[in-house]
Amino acid sequence: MKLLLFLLALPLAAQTVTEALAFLEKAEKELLTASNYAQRASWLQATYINEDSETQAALANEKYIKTVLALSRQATRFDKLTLPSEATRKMRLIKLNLTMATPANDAESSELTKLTARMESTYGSGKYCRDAAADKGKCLDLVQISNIMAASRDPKELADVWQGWHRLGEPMRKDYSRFVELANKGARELGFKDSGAMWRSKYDLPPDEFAKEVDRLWAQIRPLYLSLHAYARTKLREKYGADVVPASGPIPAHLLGNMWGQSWENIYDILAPPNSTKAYDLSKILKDKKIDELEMVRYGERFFSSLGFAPLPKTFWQRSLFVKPGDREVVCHASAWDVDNDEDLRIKMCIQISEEEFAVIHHELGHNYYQRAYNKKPFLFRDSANDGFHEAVGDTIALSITPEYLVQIGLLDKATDPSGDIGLLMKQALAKIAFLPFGLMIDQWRWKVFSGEITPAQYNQKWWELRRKYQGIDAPDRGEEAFDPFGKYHVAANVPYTRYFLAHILQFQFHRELAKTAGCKTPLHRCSIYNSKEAGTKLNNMLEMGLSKPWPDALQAISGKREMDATAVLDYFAPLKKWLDEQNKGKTLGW
Ligand code: X8Z
Ligand code: ZN
Repeated sequence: MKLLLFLLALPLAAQTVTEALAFLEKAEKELLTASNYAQRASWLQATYINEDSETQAALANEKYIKTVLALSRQATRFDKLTLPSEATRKMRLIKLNLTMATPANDAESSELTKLTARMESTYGSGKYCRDAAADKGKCLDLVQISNIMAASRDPKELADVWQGWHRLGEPMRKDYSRFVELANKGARELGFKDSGAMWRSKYDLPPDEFAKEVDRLWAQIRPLYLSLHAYARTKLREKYGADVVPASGPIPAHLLGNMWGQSWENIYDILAPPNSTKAYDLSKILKDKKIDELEMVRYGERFFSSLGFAPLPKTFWQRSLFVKPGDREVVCHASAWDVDNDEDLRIKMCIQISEEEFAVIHHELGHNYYQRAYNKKPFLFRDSANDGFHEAVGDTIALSITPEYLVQIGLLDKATDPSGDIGLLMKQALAKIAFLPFGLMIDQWRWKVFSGEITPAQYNQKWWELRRKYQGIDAPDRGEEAFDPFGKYHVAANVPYTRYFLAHILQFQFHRELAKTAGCKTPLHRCSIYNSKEAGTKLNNMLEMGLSKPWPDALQAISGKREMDATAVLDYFAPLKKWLDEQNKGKTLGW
């Protein structure tokens, strides 16, 4: 009897495995077609914001989501089969493919995709129109407001543009809560507890364990952040006075040189260590040398070329958006694209001539080189090992923008003296360490919004509780009508954010290992991997893996370790931590 069953089962099973493989082949073709279509529409929407492009983008996105959902349902037919490991992984990845699932109900599905397209356009065309009489009715867009946030040292003006921009959120709370409701419905129909649990399921770990992993990494970083925060508060208090900045409470959010207080590098002048100022100002060098937007991108490309990567395709230069056009609304928030999932690489940025944007260009190019490195993989593996990896690659390269590198490429005459390195490290910490609690709190907020723990009526109050808890920053007098989370691109455009928190740790792990490979003998912050083919090969080997293996395998390929680990961050900033702790003697830490 047993033998008979076995014999009967054999050809059947064989047939079914074949069926499963055929299903995957067909699925990947369908996904590729739907994805290419959605990307084209989305590019149009983001670079020509109007009713029509928004509608087309919503329709194309809906079509893509429906394709994934249909395939996810069909894939369950093969759940009980033992398949080759690659096929098993693909079956799982189909179900994990989406950032947003739509409900099966057609009306709700269309409502949801229209709603998200509308939210992104609203953000992209957002303005703050200052008092018409005083300012001749001039409206400021986010690029202009960001420049004021970076350069102004007038707390009244800073508070004014800060508040002005955040008015954008006021009418959006209802739309956002409806979006949450519908996206959760879609996620539940797909078998997840809610949209947040769906996001947390993408890390080759059970969702709750991933949340713990994030907490573990933050605990590693927190002492360093507290030191930086306390020092920044002291300096801002000296600058703006005791009635503006408290001695021991949270720092006012509008004084940090950035709309979200996510990067403090623009207030380096206020925080610069005495006697060890960073001896060059890259923003000024770029402007003095009349380096334009395109040339800034070429510097980025040349860096990757020096590692052994092929130049960017001609179409990259023809189709990218580098400069904010004057004749239409666009989504200026920087992004990198692979429109045909093959060779059609592009970036979309409203480039400003500044050191900060020079780093963002490298960030975006990192996405493009990653995309091209995995484009020979099957469609379902054409992504990064986890989303933090995608965000980390270009930043890793930007860590190699050292004084020595700037000398090599002719932007600096002479490398700065190591006696000023606390200044260099400070500048870097203001970008990277200041970012970490922000990178963490956005999704702490969203995970709770999706789970229902934070209700629409509490959106703003809980947002600020988390801002205080993690970042130690505060905004005065936020009224009931405020919906400040909407003032951040990734909330309005529904882009998960924990990826950036992870990336800010991973990039230091990558840098530490690539520095070793490149044979650097200097401290990490003085090491550039420029021109190191060995480092390039090591990086490329990891990039080429795409999403074909669990992320610990990819991490091992580049770093020899399987764990995310913030000690690389602590190593890099060790001299600064020591210095900060001396400055903070007798001062309160925390808030
Ligand atoms: O959104 C970005 C990139 C595009 S993926 C410019 N970043 C985050 C942000 O701006 O909020 C990079 C760092 C954090
Ligand atoms: Zn990015």
